[in-house]
Amino acid sequence: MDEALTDRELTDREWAHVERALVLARRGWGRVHPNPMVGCVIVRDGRVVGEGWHREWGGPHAEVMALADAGAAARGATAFVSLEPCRHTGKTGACTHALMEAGVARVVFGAADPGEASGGGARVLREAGVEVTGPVLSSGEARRENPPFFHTDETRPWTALKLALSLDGGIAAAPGQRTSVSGPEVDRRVQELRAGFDAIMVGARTARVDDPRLTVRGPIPPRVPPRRVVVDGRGTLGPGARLLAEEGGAVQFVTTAAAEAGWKRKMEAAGAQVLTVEGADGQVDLPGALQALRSGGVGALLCEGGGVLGSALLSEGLVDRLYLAVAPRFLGPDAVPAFPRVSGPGGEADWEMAAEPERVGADLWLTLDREG
Ligand code: AOF
Ligand code: ZN
Repeated sequence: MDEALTDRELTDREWAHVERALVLARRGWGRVHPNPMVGCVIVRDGRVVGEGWHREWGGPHAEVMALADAGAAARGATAFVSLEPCRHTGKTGACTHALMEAGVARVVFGAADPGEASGGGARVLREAGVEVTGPVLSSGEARRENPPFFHTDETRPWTALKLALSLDGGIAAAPGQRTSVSGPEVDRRVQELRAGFDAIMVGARTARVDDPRLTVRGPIPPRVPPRRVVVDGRGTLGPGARLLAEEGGAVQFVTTAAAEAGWKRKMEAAGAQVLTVEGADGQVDLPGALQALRSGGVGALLCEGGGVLGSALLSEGLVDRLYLAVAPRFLGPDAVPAFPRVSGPGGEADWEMAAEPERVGADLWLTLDREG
């Protein structure tokens, strides 16, 4: 779907402004979801006169922030916005209206807004005599910037899998052994990452071995603390787990009929919610689990392992994005593999870089999206 192609004829300088708007947009991570991250740059006679981004869910939109920054210089200027300006009066006024009021002459926008009420701003602006160029991003590029916003599959959340692995593909030195594979800079990065998700999920084995808190303790205070989900089909985790003791997002166990009623009662008494889904042999049916999370309001899910749960999700084609921290060391032949037994239709998928590979401390940070 490349309806954007004809609008790609922007000059390099114009593209740079679009890219700057995308960079500004990303500052909304953790604070605006499930609404999209949006950035805006206002340019007059080739000079940037205003910048803004959507900072807080329910707060002013990017255009309004940038217009306030530009003041009178917005008259006759071009606004570069990463998303089509909204035409609806939602929690705030319509951006189309704000742009016209300010006398903006031209609008270049990145992605079309699919919203029923909010979308269609481009037409409104054109009809009012504003020159409009866009969407200049392909649908793939638009999705990459705001995946949960463009995720339309109601059967599951937009799902990311994060793993830290060694050069030989290990996630722990040996079974049952907690191993810090990546460095502290990656830990910080993961804290930032968590802030933008509705739920953080791990398998029971990882919960037992690593005993993680799954809270957000980084620089971005999440608007809503992500709930903490443990996939524990047989009901094995003890009530002494740290995530039960630690203040944070709601704790949920996803289990099956194989778990004992006494265990469920114990976990509920410890403050957790227990979600019983279909399963065979004490193995949670993952599409069913994800469906239950989605119905429960999880739009964006981050799975942080372990290898068995991650591989099962991958095999079933349930992972949209991979975040991989590759550490420059070997863990050796006893290591727990990051990707045991990835097979089936999901295993045949191709992955593409969704961001530049990045050096984070001593490690390499990769962001990959499943193709198609
Ligand atoms: C824009 N600029 O910066 C953003 C837009 O609930 P509201 O009133 O804040 O509206 C949210 C919807 O508005 C959101 O779902 C999306 O369609 C659009 N977001 N639009 O023109 C912005 N954040
Ligand atoms: Zn708006």
